Amino acid sequence: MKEKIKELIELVKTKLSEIKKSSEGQNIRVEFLGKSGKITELFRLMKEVPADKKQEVGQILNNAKQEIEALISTKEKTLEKQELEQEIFSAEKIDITLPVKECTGSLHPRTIIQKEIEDVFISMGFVVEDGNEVETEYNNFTAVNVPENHPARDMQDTFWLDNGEVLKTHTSAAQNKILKKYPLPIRAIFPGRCFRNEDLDAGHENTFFQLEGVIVDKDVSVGNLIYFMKEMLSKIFKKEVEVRLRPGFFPFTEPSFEMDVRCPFCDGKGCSTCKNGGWIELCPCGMIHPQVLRNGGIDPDKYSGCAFGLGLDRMVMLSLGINDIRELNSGNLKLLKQFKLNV
Ligand code: FA5
Repeated sequence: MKEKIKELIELVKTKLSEIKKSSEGQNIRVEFLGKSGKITELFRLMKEVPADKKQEVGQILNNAKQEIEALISTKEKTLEKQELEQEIFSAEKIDITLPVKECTGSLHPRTIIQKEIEDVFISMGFVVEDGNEVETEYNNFTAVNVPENHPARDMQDTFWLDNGEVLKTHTSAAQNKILKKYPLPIRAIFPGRCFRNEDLDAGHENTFFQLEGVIVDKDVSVGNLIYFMKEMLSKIFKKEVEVRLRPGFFPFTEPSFEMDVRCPFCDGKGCSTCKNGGWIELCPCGMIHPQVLRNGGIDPDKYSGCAFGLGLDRMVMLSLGINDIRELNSGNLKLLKQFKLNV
């Protein structure tokens, strides 16, 4: 019996060494341990074994059964592991010689416009700066000459934090740091996210983007402001544009203006974008107030500067023909995916 079992175990080993798939292990299990399997047949011979040997032979057969089962399941597990690895690696195989697949995501329209504007200003010698989103009251208001009792500091407009700081209400909050950071002359733009506790409507969000610019040098004039803005707008709208200034008021600029652009869609003839007025209100701007220069460590008797605060969302809406700013933050992919900048 012992010899016979030894032979059968060797036979199992040989058969297992020949199989290539884990599923083939079951055939060997059936052949040896199944109802009419070779080991099961030996159990049937137990009735012929003398009573005093039954326990010993039974033990031998049980051990053989366990050993064969262990051999089969070990082989099955090894083959299963190989099969899984093969599946993973063949599915994940990367062919680096294949052409790049088209990207399925895209930048947000606001990011695209921002980058385009940044590129134009960089080409004109401007540096691009990053402002904080949380600012001190000093930087957001005091440094840019906003008086203590100005309504903009009010709870209705400003998100105040418990520590007395604010969520930046405008990109002008970065002016002071930039005036102090760079040696003169300065040409810098600083786009950023702003927050105001506003009633929301088609033109107002509580979270929106501005792109601010400052130029400080000897003898900077309104002419410089008009030149740089016209250059930027002409590049963005891909045509020569005309701008005009109307009087405005900001505590940080003197004089202050509102800059309009002649409607680039109808060339001023009147259309739905310009509401038939021929002009589009674009961005507040002005000559930097002497006190703001002083706060930035610059002598206003030697240097002058101009600044503008472009509403970035407004530029995007103009380019896209979107008439509700809330669409930009809506995550409405149907709308955002259509974006093709061909202004
Ligand atoms: C300012 O914020 C000034 N700091 C801009 C400035 C900079 C003037 C430098 C002079 C010199 P104003 O509050 O008008 O200005 O905002 C500027 C632009 O930001 C607006 O023309 C508008 O396009 C955009 N804007 C303002 N508030 C909102 C809002 N709640 N939602 C969306 N866009 C807004």
